[in-house]
Amino acid sequence: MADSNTSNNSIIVRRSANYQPPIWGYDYIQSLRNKYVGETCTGQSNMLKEHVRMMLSKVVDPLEQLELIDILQRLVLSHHFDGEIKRILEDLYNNDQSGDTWRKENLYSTALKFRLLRQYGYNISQGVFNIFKDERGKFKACLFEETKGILSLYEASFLLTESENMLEELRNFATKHLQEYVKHNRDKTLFAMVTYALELPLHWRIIKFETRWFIDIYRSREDMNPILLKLAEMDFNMVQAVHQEDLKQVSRWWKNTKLGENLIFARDRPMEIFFWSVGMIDQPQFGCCRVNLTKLGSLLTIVDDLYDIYGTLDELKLFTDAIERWDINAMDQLPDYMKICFLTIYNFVNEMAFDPLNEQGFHIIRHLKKAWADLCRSDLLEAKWYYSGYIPSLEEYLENAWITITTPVILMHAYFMVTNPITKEALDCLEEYPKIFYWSSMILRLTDDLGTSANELKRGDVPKSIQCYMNETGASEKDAREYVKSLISTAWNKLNEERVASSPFYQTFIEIAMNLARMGHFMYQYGDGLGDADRKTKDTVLSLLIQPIPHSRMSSSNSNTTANLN
Ligand code: 0FV
Ligand code: MN
Ligand code: MN
Ligand code: MN
Ligand code: MN
Repeated sequence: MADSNTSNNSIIVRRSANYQPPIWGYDYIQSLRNKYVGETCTGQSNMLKEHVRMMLSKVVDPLEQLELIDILQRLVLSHHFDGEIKRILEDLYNNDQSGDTWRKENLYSTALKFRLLRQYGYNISQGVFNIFKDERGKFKACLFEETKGILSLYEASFLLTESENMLEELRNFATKHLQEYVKHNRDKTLFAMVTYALELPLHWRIIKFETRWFIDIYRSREDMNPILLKLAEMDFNMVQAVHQEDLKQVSRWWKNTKLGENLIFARDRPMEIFFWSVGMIDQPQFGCCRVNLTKLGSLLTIVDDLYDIYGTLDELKLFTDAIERWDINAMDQLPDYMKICFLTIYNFVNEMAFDPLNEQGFHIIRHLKKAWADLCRSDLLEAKWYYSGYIPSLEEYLENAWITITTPVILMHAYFMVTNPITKEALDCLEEYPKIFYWSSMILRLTDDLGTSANELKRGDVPKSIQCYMNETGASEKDAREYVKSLISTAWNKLNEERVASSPFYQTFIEIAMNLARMGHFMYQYGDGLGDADRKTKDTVLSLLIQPIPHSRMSSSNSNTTANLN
């Protein structure tokens, strides 16, 4: 459906994306109440944490140590025990350097150790898997017996970097084996784990979104530890309470801007964008960052719809010029509906720049406005392509499209949201977008294209990566999609390399860049999870942000628990 209005006595026909109205209303969000706050909760959870700390200090068997760390990660509890976990891994790493413990292990433990050590930044060679090959370089037949080991190998292999052929080979081997396994469904829990892993590997997932799934699996496991389960449930609910307060705050901001009501062409998605910000950074202490990321994401979706859907080419040129000049006087030249977009962006960015200048003496507007100007210029180029019917080669498209997916703007702002103190080295590095920006962005772009381009083309937009590739090579859509998936895989190898490369960035920030890429897999796996706000997004929003986990009664294993506690 197109919307038309008059300007300078001529009719302007505008496109529309026909985005659905928001599912989550303002009043509903403000009405959320949560009982998982206050001293009783905190006290109980602190007590449980002490028990886990004790568990971590008592466990001595290396495999048990690794399994405990793995479970803590999947229950999203590991950040409470960072110190303890690092000490354990450090010891394991050092022992391995002196002896040859790797040789004595089975595939399961070797792969688990490899994955956890790499996750924590240790430099472990892919060569540790050599012992599983025979003299002719083939994987030993006995490996096929052990699905748990193969699954562990599969997950580990996604931490590969660019040049690690053997890991790539192991990944193919493991994938094939697991695909076979699910055809002969045997053990219920293992079947669920394998199916889930084949859908997306752990390393490409946002663990926070998977907590409830894992808690459900964990609850029914024979080796379930009631203390871990109880703590995971409590922690989940307490963090949810914090997220709800952040959400209410940003929803008030969104309502006050009236942008949702006034800009009828744009997506009105405060809940989904907040959810996105939780995906980028979930720890409770980063509430302010989540609120700011949601504001930023809302502005970015408006700008995207402005360029892709609603603005005329002449208006878009004026808007781009205003952003490039970063001049409040440039607002005069804009149509009214753009004035409010410009002013909201201008105020948001300037406000973000206040604390760094005031508290640390760093003038960061230069960096932020450059990212916005790059985005608008690239969006304008796409709009020009659209109006002229030009189809770029895939390479030419991607050279521009890694900017229009907005990751560089998001990461540029996110750096300042989570970094204190800011360093001169990091600022220098941000002058040219660092490679970690590029690869994270590329994954988001390509996953977005896989999920959104069908609808985009229907309503009128530039050809995206799939269509550019088809046009360039004559490939079928199916083959083009496979090709794009292979580019995503390669981009992950590069991102893995950047994750551990020496850089002036703190871990928290690097993790945001990784999560943004993971978010692409989550949001666009089954279509447009943001614009259409489909079933999967809705269900995950409900389970993550709205519904607490009902108490697991500890009573079924009560005597057992009490024994463990003492
Ligand atoms: C993706 O939408 C999207 F929402 C963008 C680029 C705005 C950024 C918002 C967040 C990261 C929360 P769409 O598929 O329309 O994007 P493209 O770039 O394909 O037009
Ligand atoms: Mn766009
Ligand atoms: Mn768009
Ligand atoms: Mn476009
Ligand atoms: Mn898209």
